[in-house]
Amino acid sequence: MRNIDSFTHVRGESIYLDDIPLTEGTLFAAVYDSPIAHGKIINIDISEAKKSKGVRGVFTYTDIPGENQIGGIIADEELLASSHVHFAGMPIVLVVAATPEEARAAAKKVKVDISPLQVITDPREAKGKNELIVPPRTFRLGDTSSVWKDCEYVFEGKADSNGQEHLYIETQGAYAIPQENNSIKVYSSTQGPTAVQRCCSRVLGYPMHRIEVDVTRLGGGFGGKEDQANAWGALCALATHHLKKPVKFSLHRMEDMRMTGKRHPYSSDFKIGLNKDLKILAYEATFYQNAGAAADLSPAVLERTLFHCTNSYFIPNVTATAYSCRTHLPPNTAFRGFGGPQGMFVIESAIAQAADELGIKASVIQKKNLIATGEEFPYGQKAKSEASDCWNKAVEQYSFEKLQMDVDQFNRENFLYKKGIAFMPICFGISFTKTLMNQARSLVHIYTDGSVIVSTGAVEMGQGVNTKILQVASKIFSISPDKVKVNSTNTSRIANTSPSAASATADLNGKATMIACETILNRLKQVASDELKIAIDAISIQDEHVYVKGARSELDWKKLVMLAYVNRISLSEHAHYSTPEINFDLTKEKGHPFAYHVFGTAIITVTVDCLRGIYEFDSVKVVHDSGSMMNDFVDRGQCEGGIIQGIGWMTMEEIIYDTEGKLKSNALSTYKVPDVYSAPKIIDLHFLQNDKDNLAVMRSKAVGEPPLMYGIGAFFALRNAIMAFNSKSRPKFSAPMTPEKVLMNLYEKKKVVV
Ligand code: LUZ
Ligand code: MOS
Repeated sequence: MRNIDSFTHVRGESIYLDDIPLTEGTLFAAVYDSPIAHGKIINIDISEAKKSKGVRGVFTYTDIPGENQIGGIIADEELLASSHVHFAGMPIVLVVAATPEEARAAAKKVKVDISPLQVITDPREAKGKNELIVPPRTFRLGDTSSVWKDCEYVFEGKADSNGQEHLYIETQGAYAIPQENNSIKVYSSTQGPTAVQRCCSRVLGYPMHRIEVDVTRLGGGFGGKEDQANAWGALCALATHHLKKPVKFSLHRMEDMRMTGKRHPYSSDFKIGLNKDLKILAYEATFYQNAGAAADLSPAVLERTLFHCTNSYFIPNVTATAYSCRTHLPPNTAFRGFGGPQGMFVIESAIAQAADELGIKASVIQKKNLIATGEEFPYGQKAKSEASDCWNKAVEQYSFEKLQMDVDQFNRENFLYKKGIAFMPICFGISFTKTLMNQARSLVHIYTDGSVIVSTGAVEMGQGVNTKILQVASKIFSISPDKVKVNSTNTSRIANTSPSAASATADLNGKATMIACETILNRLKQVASDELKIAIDAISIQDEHVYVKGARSELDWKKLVMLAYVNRISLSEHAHYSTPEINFDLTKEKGHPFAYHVFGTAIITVTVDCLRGIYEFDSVKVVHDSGSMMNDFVDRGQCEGGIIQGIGWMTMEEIIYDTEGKLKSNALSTYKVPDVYSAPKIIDLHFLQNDKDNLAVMRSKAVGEPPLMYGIGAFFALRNAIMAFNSKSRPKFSAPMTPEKVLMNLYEKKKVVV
């Protein structure tokens, strides 16, 4: 089944925040944000801004009736700066005017005196000054310190990965509308409607029931709207509270890039020890996470780095420590993979370095250490399948030996072009690592004409979750998909939602929908049983008909629904699902945090132009563990998008802050994301389907985040191509590997003879 949204998308009929028809009297917001990264506020002068054309209100922290606080995990982030600014782009003054242009013009007239303080942008420097967001965490398995002596080979090194701009096509935004009885309805472009509701309620000092948040769909989130949609919702609600008017704020791209946090850059140290047979006996890693100026989701991201620090390998002795370091950058936040990719990049770097020094291919080490059923991850959970299933299938499916031979031959025959090839196995844990967040609810109504409407906490952000939820309802009721509609996500219909995140949205909300539908279905079967005077066990509902012992009866879906209504039987259900089996003990750093793992292996091939340093990805060939897939189109889309986004992070997307903490790559002219020309020429996807029981919705495993991590292989494929040109070059583990870096590495210690 195609993504149900493709029809309205193609016709331009999908309604994003900026497409919501404006209510009479709507005003528009803009902010004055800090021009410097760290300083003490001496004076805020809003007098000129107030007099500016069209202005209806200018607000500072003193106008906040509730708490001037938006920090979720830790209360360390003000909505509007009061005494200090902590990053360039931090909102200080909110301006509201009759048009967006007038609001922005007035914001420019705000004058704020700030006395500059020292700026830190480097996480290691922050750690040196003990500027930590939370105490460090350490995951341990076995005992690394006692096994180094048993290792034949020990290597140490450093690996750095940079941030990544979310670049959702739809920028951040919100639209608040006053309602009766001092309530406010907020339309928000958020992955977390409840988070926006909670934030508005806190800032305004309203009980939560006076804030209703509604989300139709997002033009992309990628984690950037898991937490960071809150501020815009709260700012609009604050203005609506004061002015009793609808207030909208839809950010310009450059405002969005400047004021919001991104993927966390990490700087990391590693030490890896192997025995003669190339089994990894010990691994130590220290991660310095660049959290930015406030906690935001950084502590949770940090944790997932530790969860995925050994990727898809079994290593019997592991010590991994992670520091969340406070710098003066915009608070970094969730981004597809949520710290997992950063952890995986480091172990892959360690393996690559071992391979370089031993003069072998990294894939030899990778393959020998893939985790098998029953083997333990450093956090105590045991693997329930073999990472080698996908690896071996990839080798066979894509004739790896031949691929490698072709690359070697190409490299022998060409001087100024070289190819590189790399394997990238992945293993990603599915569930929010915070156990309590793994719950969801679904509200299902059948109307008297037999049509069905489903509301859940799932936010459609292009990932196709509504299509999957619709499939669940249509499957359980055995009715045509046209009979089912999925409603917008609304905090009055579904309360206390977890954000649509952690690749778990279809599982959690889909399972709640299954429960709701099954409950109603059982009631309907009872109605049929009473009507037909047949035991309920003999009744089934298929293809919009009641069947009795497998034979189609006269009673069809519509008649059955009407009969239930006439008999005053409820055609509605609100169901709750919480993931079973999961737990985590923070005092021991052990438990069973994930419902299951998603595995996969990618083989990536690149061709480098060794004169210019530019490159093209020839192919990405993947075997992906999908469980028993419920929607091939949707899952393919997620895989292709994730792979390209991962390649972008590893190769071309380069976030640059200067030493004063100012974003230099602040527009699409200076921040390059993959386009159709830089996408791999071939993406081959093979889904390893199986019927093994798992906790995924209809056994169709989560697919949101895992494919991004295939992109990490792009870095190592490039590295291999560089070393094929220049055997003395040892490119640093410093992502992204931009064409500039490729060029420098190609000619590192090389005499050029052409
Ligand atoms: N968000 C979150 C996430 O709050 N917890 C998680 O574990 C997570 N994992 C991936 C992406 N977002
Ligand atoms: Mo996310 S990084 O699943 O919001």
